[in-house]
Formats: sequence, C-alpha cells, structure tokens
Amino acid sequence: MGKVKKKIALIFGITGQDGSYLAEILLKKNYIIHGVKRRSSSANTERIDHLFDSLNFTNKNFYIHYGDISDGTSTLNIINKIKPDEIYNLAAQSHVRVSFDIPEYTADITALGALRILEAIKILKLKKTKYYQASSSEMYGLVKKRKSLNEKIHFHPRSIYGVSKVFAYHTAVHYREAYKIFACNGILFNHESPRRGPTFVTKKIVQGLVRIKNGQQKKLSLGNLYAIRDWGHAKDYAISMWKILQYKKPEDWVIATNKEYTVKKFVTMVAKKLEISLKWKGKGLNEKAIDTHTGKIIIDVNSKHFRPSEVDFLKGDFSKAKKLLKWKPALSTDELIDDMIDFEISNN
Ligand code: NAP
Ligand code: G4F
Repeated sequence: MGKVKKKIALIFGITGQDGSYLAEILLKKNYIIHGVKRRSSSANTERIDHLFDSLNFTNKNFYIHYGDISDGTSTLNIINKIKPDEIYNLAAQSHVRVSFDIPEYTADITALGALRILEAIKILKLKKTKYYQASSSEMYGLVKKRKSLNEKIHFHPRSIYGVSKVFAYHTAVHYREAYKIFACNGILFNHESPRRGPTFVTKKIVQGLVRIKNGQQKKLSLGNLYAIRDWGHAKDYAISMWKILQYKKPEDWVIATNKEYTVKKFVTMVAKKLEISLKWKGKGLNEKAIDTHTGKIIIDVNSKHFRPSEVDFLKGDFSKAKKLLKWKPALSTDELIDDMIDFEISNN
C-alpha cells in the first residue's frame, strides 16, 4: 500500500494566539506546517517555540519563513514555493483600540493583507488550495437588537479594524464567486486563552488580579465595564478553522459560545476565583472596586481605555456550525477563566 501524502498547511499569523493552537492541532493531524513570521528585533516565537522540536529545528513537519502580508511579492513567493493544500490567514493588526491610533496601517495589514494572499492564489492558479479568513464579530459593530448574531445579520463596523475585517470578509466571498477559489470565513467571536496578548481585556484582568493578589501590582485600570462579549476558548476556535476547510463547500460560519458577559462580570468571576472580595462604588469614570479585606481601591476606570466608538453587544449564534460542522465549544467561559488563572499563577 502506497504512503498517504501528507497535507500541507500554510499559516499566516502562526506566532499569534490562534496560530499557535492551530499549528498544534494540524501537527497532531499529521500535516506539514509552514508558518510565516515577520521580522522583529526581539523574539516573537514564544507561543510556538515548543513546536520546533526543542529548538533543535529538526521537526521535519514544521517550517517557518520570514514574510509579511504587507509585502505582496514575498507573500506570492512563499505561496508559490509551498503550494499549500490549505492557507489560514490569521495575520492581522488585531487590536481594536490600537486601530483608532494606526488606521492606515491596520487597513494595510488587516484588509489588504487578505487581498494579497487571495490574489496570489488567483495569479498562481492554485485551483486546489483552500483559503480560510479569520473574520471577526467586530464586523457586526452597531447591532440593532441585543440578540444572538448569525451569518445573516448585516455588518455595521465601529472601528477601522472592523471596517478592514469587512473588506477581507467580502474579498474572500468575492474570490470564491468570481474565481471559484475555495475561500471561507470563520466569523469568530472573542476567544481567549493563556496565550492571549496582555493588552486584551481578559488577559489584562486575569494577569492584573493575580499580581494584585500576590502583592506585585497595586491597581488595575480598565475602560468600559459594561461592554458585553461572548468569550470562548481559543483552542476550540482553532479546531473550527480546520473543520471549516474540510466542509464539502466553501461557506461562512459564526463561531461563538452564545453566552454573554459584561467586562465587569468577567472581573467579578476572576476575583471570586482568586478569593478577592470586591465592593463596587461610584459611576462612570468614578467607578471603582475596593478590596474589602484591605479597604484599598484595586480597580478604577480610566478614559484612556475607552474607544471613540464602542461595540456594546456581541453574542453569537453558532447553530449553523453546530449542525453542519458538528462543532461546538468544548470549554465554557468559566473553564476558560480557570485555564487563564492557572497559567498566570504558575508563570508569575
Ligand atoms: P494575535 O495574537 O494578535 O495574532 C496575530 C498574528 O498576526 C501574529 O502572529 C502577528 O505576528 C501576525 N501579524 C501581524 N501583522 C502581520 C504582518 N504584517 N504580516 C504577517 N503577520 C502579521 O491574534 P489572534 O487572537 O491569534 O487572532 C488571529 C486572527 O483572528 C486575527 O486575524 C484576528 O484579527 C482574528 N480574530 C481574533 C479574535 C479573537 O478574539 N482572538 C476574534 C475574531 C477575529 P506577531 O506575533 O509578529 O505580532
Ligand atoms: O479585549 P478587547 O480589547 O477585545 P475586542 O475589542 O472585543 O476585540 C477582540 O475581539 C474581536 C472579536 O469581536 C477580535 F476581532 C479582535 O481582534 C480582538 O481579539 O476588548 C473587549 C471589551 C471592549 O468592549 C473594550 O472596550 O473590553 C472593553 N474594555 C474595557 N476595559 C477594555 C478595557 N479593553 C481593553 N483592551 N483594555 C481595557 O482596559
């Protein structure tokens, strides 16, 4: 019996939270992984170092290439060299708040980056290469009714990050319709993990409260405590990416938990698990949380963490993915918090 040819996946954004989980999942599925990493002056492979075969770089199923999706030529060259079965575009300037400060850069990477990859697939006539776009619930933006959002709800983005993701979403749909490329969107609601970047709110809260508990930090300053998010675990969302590309047709899918929490509720849940007793006082920019054991203010609100326009409500209806992909989140928000706290305690 002949050997089964291993599938080849190319991951843009492999050094990020989701890229690292996806690489682990695909390696277990016997893929050969190629990842694109951008040049940086300090190490940015912390999340994937364990995949390099204990840093001997001898893992024959795992390769890293220098590249940048702002650079169309190198993007095309990498795709041409590898001719992957599957391309996952997880690369982005992914911070919504930061996109208000660097809108042009955000659009170049988060919007045009997707176009550059899809255009390369088209130019190279890679008929068999499947494309996954990490689209975002941020695209929904201003929602009319506070109900679970599905694939049919229209987009009204509230940041250049959201606008860029809408461009990338429609570009994937367009290349599917115009050039018959197997291009799919996962409309990902917020997903977190111990590997989440430190300036996203969940990681900031878990890290901050663990440090406060250990006496290493005095206070945690936050922005809008009343925004509602649907927070899942990134491991589950990475599995959905693979499932989406294995489905018989290229389609678009909401990936979520269909549960809603305010930022304040998330703070309360983390504090409770850490046995920090909080008493909330005040309103708006004067809202604060006091540690009832010490009487000290340990959480306050700072206007610098607010956005010029906010997405107030996000909750996703993943029934399409559940029915057709047999995907559902294995981990609840509560289990996500446990995982994040455990990591923070052992790595502090
Ligand atoms: P992340 O941790 O910020 O990772 C982003 C990745 O993109 C990193 O590997 C980053 O490289 C890379 N990247 C940034 N600019 C690049 C460029 N010019 N060229 C090549 N690579 C570049 O984000 P994540 O949480 O894993 O999210 C993965 C994707 O899903 C992103 O597209 C994000 O917008 C989208 N998404 C995320 C969520 C969520 O809740 N996490 C929800 C919806 C959609 P460095 O390591 O060098 O920075
Ligand atoms: O953690 P966040 O920065 O995530 P946000 O803006 O929802 O974006 C994340 O999820 C999107 C999916 O919907 C992704 F596409 C995107 O790439 C990213 O992964 O903020 C969550 C909420 C916001 O409403 C924000 O205003 O928390 C609020 N918040 C309150 N205080 C804060 C803070 N956010 C941050 N980052 N820092 C704070 O101090």
